[in-house]
Amino acid sequence: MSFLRWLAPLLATAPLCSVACTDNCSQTWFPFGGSSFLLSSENATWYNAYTKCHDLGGSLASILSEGENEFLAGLLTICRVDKAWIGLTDTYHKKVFTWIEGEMLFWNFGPGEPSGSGDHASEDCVEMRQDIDFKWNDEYCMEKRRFLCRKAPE
Ligand SMILES: [Ca+2]
Repeated sequence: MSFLRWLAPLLATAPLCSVACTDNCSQTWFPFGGSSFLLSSENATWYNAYTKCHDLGGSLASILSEGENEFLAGLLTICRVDKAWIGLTDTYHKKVFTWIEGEMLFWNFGPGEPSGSGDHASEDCVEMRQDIDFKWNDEYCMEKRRFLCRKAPE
């Protein structure tokens, strides 16, 4: 998965985000595949991120395809954010991960993840992380992270 492959779909969107930018990338809805995605400029717990995405007119982001995962990986890379909450949790059905919105069409947990059992039993909320090639990790929900929101077509 090359950097350019992540970059291409972003550069096809407007407003353009320069490679050097940091803050300009966030708090902007970027269209992709008929939906729009936003990377927050602030850190929040998973639950607060859930609320804030609703306040922004969307929901904590579901990722339903490899293409969407690559697009969001590109956004995090350009904005130099190494991890962000997404809308996946097993809070409601223990050990069954479900999206806030959308069906479980695409499974992209990193090696050894989800690890939410035994010593890690309280890891119920999911982030995507740069250090595992933008795959997913279940994490303690009260950790504060940037977060990704998704808005369906109008
Ligand atoms: Ca984990």
